[in-house]
Amino acid sequence: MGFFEKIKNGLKKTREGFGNLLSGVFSGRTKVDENMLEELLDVLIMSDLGGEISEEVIEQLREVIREKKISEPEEVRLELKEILKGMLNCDCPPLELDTKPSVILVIGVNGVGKTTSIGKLAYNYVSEGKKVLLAAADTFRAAAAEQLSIWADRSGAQIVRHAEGADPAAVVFDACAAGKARGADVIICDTAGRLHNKANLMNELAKINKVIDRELTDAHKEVFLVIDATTGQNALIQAREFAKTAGVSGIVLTKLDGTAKGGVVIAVSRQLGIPVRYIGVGEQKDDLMPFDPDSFIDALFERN
Ligand SMILES: Nc1nc2c(ncn2[C@@H]2O[C@H](COP(=O)(O)OP(=O)(O)O)[C@@H](O)[C@H]2O)c(=O)[nH]1
Ligand SMILES: [Mg+2]
Repeated sequence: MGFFEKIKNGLKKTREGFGNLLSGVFSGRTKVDENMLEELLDVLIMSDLGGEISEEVIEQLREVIREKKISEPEEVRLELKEILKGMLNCDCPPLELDTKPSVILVIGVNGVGKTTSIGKLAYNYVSEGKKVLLAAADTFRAAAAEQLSIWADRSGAQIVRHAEGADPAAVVFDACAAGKARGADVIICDTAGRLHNKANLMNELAKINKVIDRELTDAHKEVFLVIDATTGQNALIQAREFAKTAGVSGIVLTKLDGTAKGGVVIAVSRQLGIPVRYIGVGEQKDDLMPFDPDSFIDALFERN
């Protein structure tokens, strides 16, 4: 399956939801008026863009309609598409893991898909010929390291793990040393999404961050926050909490295949001002895709 087909497929539920609502606005419509904009606003809100962003989109649309003197509903559809693309395009530099090693710290609450996404990332990078080392720094549950080991096997990555209950920062320390010694291209660190309390968790992440900065001072570092798209606007609340801790540099938005409200991508990237780097569209190893705003919106507007 090609890249575009795969996004389309992953967005099936959202496309059906959003697509149907959109068709409802456009079908049989002959003139462009305020009524139509009201209906479009509802569609955006129902697709989980959030009230504020939806208003902003409609405001821009109203402006364009006026400037270009648009009177054909179909043209409005095209303009809406462009505005949504604009909402997703940030001036962020492309993701470049250009040092050897580079390091990716993966954080986020329990169950959002951190470990699975790390497995898929590893698969992606190994497929590109990179040497990948995973650090099992979720030592809170024994099953976590086990799950990561399975992903290491599946993807052809190496893994550094300690016993359950070990100090996560010590795992990361060892992984940094091993990564340097073995000439890894990318080190990816899994973390716990829950400790005894939230302050604990944030302290732990800060400690891990410090270890990486000290041990791999010259390495390119990314901190990926993983967010579950099926939790809709709640995902945003979580994201803000985590984004407050040191340097989240990218978002991985998982489970887009499981929601009809994929519009949350726009809310997330717009409101956090952090680029969405990858989207998860399934549970298999090849179900993590680099996020491309234009293809995403094009896929969303495909009619079949
Ligand atoms: N459908 C779907 N399921 C996913 C995706 N990403 C993760 N999952 C599932 O979400 C569940 C929790 O994932 P896990 O990686 O253990 O979450 P963690 O606690 O953040 O490490 C697992 O059952 C995964 O298979 C995705 O993109 N699509
Ligand atoms: Mg996990």
